[in-house]
Amino acid sequence: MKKAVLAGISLKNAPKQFASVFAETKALCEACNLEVVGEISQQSRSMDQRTAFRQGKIQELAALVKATDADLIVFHNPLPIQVSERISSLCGVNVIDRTSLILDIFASRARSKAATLQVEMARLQYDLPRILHETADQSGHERGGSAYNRGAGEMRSDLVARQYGGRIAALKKELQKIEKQRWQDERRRTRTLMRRVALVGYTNAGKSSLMNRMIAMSTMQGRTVREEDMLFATLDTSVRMIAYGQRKFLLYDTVGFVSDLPHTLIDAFKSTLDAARDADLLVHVADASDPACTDKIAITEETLQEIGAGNIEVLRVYNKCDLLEDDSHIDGLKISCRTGAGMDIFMHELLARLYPKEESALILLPYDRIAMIDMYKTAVEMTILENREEGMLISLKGPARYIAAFRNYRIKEIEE
Ligand SMILES: Nc1nc2c(ncn2[C@@H]2O[C@H](COP(=O)(O)OP(=O)(O)OP(=O)(O)O)[C@@H](O)[C@H]2O)c(=O)[nH]1
Ligand SMILES: [Mg+2]
Repeated sequence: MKKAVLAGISLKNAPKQFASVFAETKALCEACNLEVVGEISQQSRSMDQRTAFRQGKIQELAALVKATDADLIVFHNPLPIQVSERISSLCGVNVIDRTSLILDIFASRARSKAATLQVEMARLQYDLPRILHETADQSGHERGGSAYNRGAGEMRSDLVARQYGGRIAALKKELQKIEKQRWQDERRRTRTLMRRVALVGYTNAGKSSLMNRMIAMSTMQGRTVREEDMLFATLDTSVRMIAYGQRKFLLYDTVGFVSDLPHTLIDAFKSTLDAARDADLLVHVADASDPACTDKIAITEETLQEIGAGNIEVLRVYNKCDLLEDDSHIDGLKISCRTGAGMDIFMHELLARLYPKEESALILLPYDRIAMIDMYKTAVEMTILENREEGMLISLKGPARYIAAFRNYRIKEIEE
């Protein structure tokens, strides 16, 4: 296991907040198989332009690296390339930042082809400016003022940029192909007008555990998903059909959020997050036992805005309530995926949100419109009452917007 010294600067956060995000970076190190052998942080209004830490502190960092025999420094804050290089040469070990750490975790977790390609793309996008900087630097050393060499250096930078650009373009193309296939599968599903629910929330909150609970409650069999006590256990969207009572809906498990989720990753995981963006209802899973629960809720809400899912209705649930001695301070739905407590109430609330404003109608559907039955059967409850000469007499119950599709065939409205 590699040994790392964790370094960070508290710039604007309150001390308590910083302690919590700094601890999270430590958890990310562990998720990345790094042993944190030393920690060093500083409160400062701004970052030193040359070495991030100020004079005395940077020497303290170098001494700590030496004393702990660390293999690398993980910097909590994002660093400009020149700064991380300077720290690296002052301390004699490699320096990586939090973004790079998250990229490494994603790379080690990616299983499906799409996730692997998306992670590779995010990595290339992150690395490109760094590689270009290095190439420019090298050619600067070789340059020696000769116009010929300068040209060669620029050409090398161009070449690197083109190679990376080429690979990124190839990845994009391949991903688009996968995306298209996924979209076709999706279309086959949505032809049935099935409602969609996406589980969202901070990483490790219990989204996959909740999915498994709901699969267990469903009258339809479905494979369980992986749940584990580690950050970013889920990288691919899984989807399962859930049947509960008379209702069926599609349930999506999504990748967890984290504070300062690198933008390249948000971009790369757009398709994973599409499930959230296209949902009729989001279930926001929060970990009630986490002291930083409120902050993490805020980060999840911000991220949802950022990915364009800010307008979708959200049902928030507080999970892991079994770990709390007293949960009376929580104002909201309380559940435990471990014990199953609160699950019935949660499911009831979910269905109430998913099928608001039910309407009933009695229709006489002409025989040449019979295809509509197939189209709407999962979204609308239908009872065929009679076969008449002009068509079928059917009683409908379901969401107003679907009932509206039958308006031409209504014969009498039933008051609810
Ligand atoms: N005590 C307790 N532990 C829980 C509960 N729900 C989930 N866990 C545990 O919390 C850890 C994370 O659960 P996951 O379901 O994998 O969390 P996730 O939100 O899917 O996490 P990522 O996929 O990494 O974003 C696992 O070790 C679960 O066993 C709960 O109600 N109580
Ligand atoms: Mg998960």
